[in-house]
Amino acid sequence: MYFSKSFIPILKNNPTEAKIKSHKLMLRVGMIKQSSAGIYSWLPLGFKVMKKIEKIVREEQDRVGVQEILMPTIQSSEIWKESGRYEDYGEEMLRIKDRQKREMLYGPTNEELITDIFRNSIKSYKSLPQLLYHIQWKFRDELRPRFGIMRCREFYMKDAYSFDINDDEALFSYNKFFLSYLRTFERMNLSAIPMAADTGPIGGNLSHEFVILAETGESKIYTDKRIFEVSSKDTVLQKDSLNLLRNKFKKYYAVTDEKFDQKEFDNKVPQEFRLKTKGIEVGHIFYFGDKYSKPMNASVDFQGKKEFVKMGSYGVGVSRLVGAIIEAKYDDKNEIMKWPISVAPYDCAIIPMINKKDKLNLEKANNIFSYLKSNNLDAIIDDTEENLSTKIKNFNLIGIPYQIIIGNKTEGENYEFKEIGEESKRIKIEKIVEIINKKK
Ligand code: 5CA
Repeated sequence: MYFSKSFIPILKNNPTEAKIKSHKLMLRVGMIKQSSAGIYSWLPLGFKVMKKIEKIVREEQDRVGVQEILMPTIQSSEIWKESGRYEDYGEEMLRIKDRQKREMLYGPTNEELITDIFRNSIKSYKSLPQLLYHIQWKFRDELRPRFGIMRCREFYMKDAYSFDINDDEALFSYNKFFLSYLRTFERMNLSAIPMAADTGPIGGNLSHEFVILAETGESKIYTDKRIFEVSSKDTVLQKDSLNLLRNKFKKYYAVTDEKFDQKEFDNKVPQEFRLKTKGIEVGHIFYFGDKYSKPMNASVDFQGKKEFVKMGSYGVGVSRLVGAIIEAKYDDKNEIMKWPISVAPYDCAIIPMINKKDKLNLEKANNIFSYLKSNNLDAIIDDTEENLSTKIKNFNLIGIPYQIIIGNKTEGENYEFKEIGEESKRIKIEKIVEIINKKK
């Protein structure tokens, strides 16, 4: 891809309407464009990052045995009346009437719809557990949409649902998601802590928010710093192993605002490990038993008896993660972003110095591009005639983690290669490919 032909509308200055760094950067480098309050279009750079995040989320759901489906965005009000949430959800729900005057809504979440799908198809406990997910747009008419795509009205979410025969099996399902979330965020180079949380309008009494630390986050968090050391490395998909993982986390105090108790915090956490800060909720998992299955009559036959299935739901804010990663990785002061390679819009930026008379550097850039491509690396060439330092400044903002700079000094077979935030070095193209691929 040539930068001159790409749709990356970079602004010269920071947009004044943005208050936090992710919103600022996303508007500045043209990742998103607001279409109305809390509703955004995703431009190529932003969309590429979101798609890579989605891919990781999908792979990690598949890996723990969750099956992918796709439910619609528009739902009928009938099922919400059955669960009793149609009234409860209040003004956050966008309500629509179709031409037959039927009450419809734009789904803010899908507990009812999935329960309806389940009850019509699964009749025996022998088909359990059922773990299902989809990745779909949601709409919540937030009172105060803010911070760009971090708290918006239309957003992209992975939501999963589990169906089990009893509490013990349901906890096993819950723990599978717990593990898959740790793995998901780790692959994005994020340190997300699972925190005991409130359940809000989803319901139930067991819930964890996965929170990444950021000063601009909306959730207040209270934790024991030692929780950062807990690793899921040797955990396997078995009950014992997953229980062990949960117990390792349980040892350390980690709660959000609603669950905070000063006395408990002081008692349980030695002073030197106490951490009070803010964070961004990137995932939220819930166990709520028969909250939906009972009123909606979703049951299976178990030894001649009718049992209401035990359910949980599990969300990841796929679009929010784009902003959350920026909050975690962007150096606002020096205007330097570095995307983790797993979600970077491109693997490498090729930045040749070009002037009207001399196109030799562009030719070199083209050759490098082809070589990277043949090694499965996705690059972008800045083929504009801007001066080199302006180009580099732009790419420092865009945050593609590696740069190959072709200036006047480029000699022979060695190229100036730079990982953002590190010293540049002169090395051969084969070595560059090796370095990038090792990180991928
Ligand atoms: N049904 C459950 C689990 S699937 C549910 O809806 N959970 S949730 O309300 O916690 O949302 C899941 C995730 O979506 C949150 O952790 C958050 O990362 C993201 N999210 C929620 N509201 C918004 C919003 N207004 N803007 C952007 N992302 C959001």
